[in-house]
Amino acid sequence: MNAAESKVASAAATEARAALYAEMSPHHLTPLWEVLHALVPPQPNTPCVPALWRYDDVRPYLMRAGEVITAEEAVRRVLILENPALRGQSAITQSLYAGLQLILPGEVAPSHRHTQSALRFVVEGRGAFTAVNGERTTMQPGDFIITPQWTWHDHGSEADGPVVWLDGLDIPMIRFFDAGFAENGTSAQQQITRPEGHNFARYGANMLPVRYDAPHGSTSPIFSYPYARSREALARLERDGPVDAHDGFKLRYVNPATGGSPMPTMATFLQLLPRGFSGKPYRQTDGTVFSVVEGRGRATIGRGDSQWHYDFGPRDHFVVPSWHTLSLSASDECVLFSYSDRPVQQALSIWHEERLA
Ligand code: 1HN
Repeated sequence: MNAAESKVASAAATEARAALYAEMSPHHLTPLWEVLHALVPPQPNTPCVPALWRYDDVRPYLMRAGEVITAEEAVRRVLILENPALRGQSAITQSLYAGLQLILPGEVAPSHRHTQSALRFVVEGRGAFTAVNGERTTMQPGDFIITPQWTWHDHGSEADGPVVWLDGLDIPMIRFFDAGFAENGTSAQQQITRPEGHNFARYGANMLPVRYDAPHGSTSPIFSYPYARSREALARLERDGPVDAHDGFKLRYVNPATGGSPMPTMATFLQLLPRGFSGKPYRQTDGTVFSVVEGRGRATIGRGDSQWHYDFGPRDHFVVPSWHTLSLSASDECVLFSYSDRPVQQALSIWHEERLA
């Protein structure tokens, strides 16, 4: 074939293909070869974008929410942190949800349970409590608290001011699997059957009951990881060194019975960046949500030719999507909490990271 002939042939092929696609479409058939490249991209190609929520911007809206609706009416009075590229999906990444929940003195967020797992990370105030499975835990800033899937949980407050926490849930992941169930309690507050601290004595002293029976399956039996303890560990590590060039000093929270993540769907971390730290870049396939606890610093996020610079301070939140490079630097000593879907990716053997120079 000469050039002119092959042009005619390819025009004929294009036409024949278009006719084929049009005729089979009503039968819900689609040619793979037109979409293959997008289905298996050479590297992760998330639709999510990086985003920063400054607490100074968010807090006034949260407090106004406190004026227009009660916790009881709302069931959960939460402002969802939505990824700007996923508006309307109640998602901060493709697999994870994040929100800031407000409870005011004397309020009750009524008891319910669901197959979604939840984490709470206390951002502002103290003296609210959450009840899980018949036991209360009082919230202090920086405490990491979990609600295992399918456990009754309600929140209340005997504080003298507002209490705000970050909710992290696996909502989009459970929605993806179409595996969600939920149920409301018969009373607003569950019955308390154990004194506060009981859970910590049983599971929180690097010991377990001799006949440990995994009350929540693969979820940690500990439901509150107090900030004071985790912070002290980081302070000690900082004194002793060595510092990791990418992470500073970074610890992951564990289920003490397995060494795995506290929840089957979400990993959680606490890290300290020493004053003046200038971290090397890295990227990971688990999109990660950060909550700043202490200090001021900068997150530099990159993907291809695009770069984002977020100067962050206490109570700010930001999201780093999958396979975006992140480098963290600290003008003061900083403490950051973070969570991601890493345990799920690791269970599927698809989790990847690259630590760059
Ligand atoms: C939920 O149960 C809580 O218990 C918070 O505090 C946020 C978002 C979606 C679905 C359930 C809570 C939630 C949620």
